[in-house]
Amino acid sequence: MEIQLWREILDPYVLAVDELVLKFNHIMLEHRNAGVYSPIELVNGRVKTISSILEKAQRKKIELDEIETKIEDIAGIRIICQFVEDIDKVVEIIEKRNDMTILQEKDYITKSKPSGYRSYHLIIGYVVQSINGPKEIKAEIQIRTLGMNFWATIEHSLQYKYKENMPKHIRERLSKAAEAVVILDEEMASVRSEIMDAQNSFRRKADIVADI
Ligand code: 0O2
Repeated sequence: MEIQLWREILDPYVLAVDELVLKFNHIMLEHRNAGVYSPIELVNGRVKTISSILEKAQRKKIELDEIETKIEDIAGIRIICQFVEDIDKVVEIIEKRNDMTILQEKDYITKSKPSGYRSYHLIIGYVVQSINGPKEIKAEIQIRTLGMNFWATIEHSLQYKYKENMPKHIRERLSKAAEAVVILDEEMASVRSEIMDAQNSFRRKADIVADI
């Protein structure tokens, strides 16, 4: 396919990623300005490279004219949260919006992938406006904790290094590291709820003092 044609295909995805990153960053800002905790810690996005699209199309036996319907992560957004419970809050925020339609949910947290990968994926429909009029495209939103992201980033670079031939002992260590991240996420959640309880009881005591 000619580069000009690729540009025509990918331009709406570039716009979608820019807009979505801006919108999720704005959600963080609104929370901060309102003085409330933001379930979103960090947002980033990318458009899949042409070589990565072609590699996925080949692997999944997808014809070139089916790329846009069958490859759902040409536009990819990653939302990083501090705590596992924040992930549900982010999904609720997205559900309530009328500029994003959830088409599919993939819960790799309740049931992790065989590699140990954990993350919550949403495939959304999103309309962008171009000089040719409106166009609905698909985008993949990956929502995960800082811990899940740490693991996925390291594992992804090792996958890239070893391709299909990751040594068994490295796979096993990654699998152990994935279990450690589950424990870390649980520990952080319980530390957090203790902090919240302590803050609430402090506030209650302060209210009683103020009433007197
Ligand atoms: P990128 O941009 O390099 O991250 P698949 O058949 O798994 O390739 P599918 O079925 O379309 O893809 O969707 P899936 O599995 O729900 O999500 C695919 C994306 O999730 C991957 O994108 C990764 O970003 C992430 N992912 C899925 N499994 C793993 C895993 O075992 N380890 C890591 N680190 N990430 C994973 P791509 O296509 O790899 O592209």
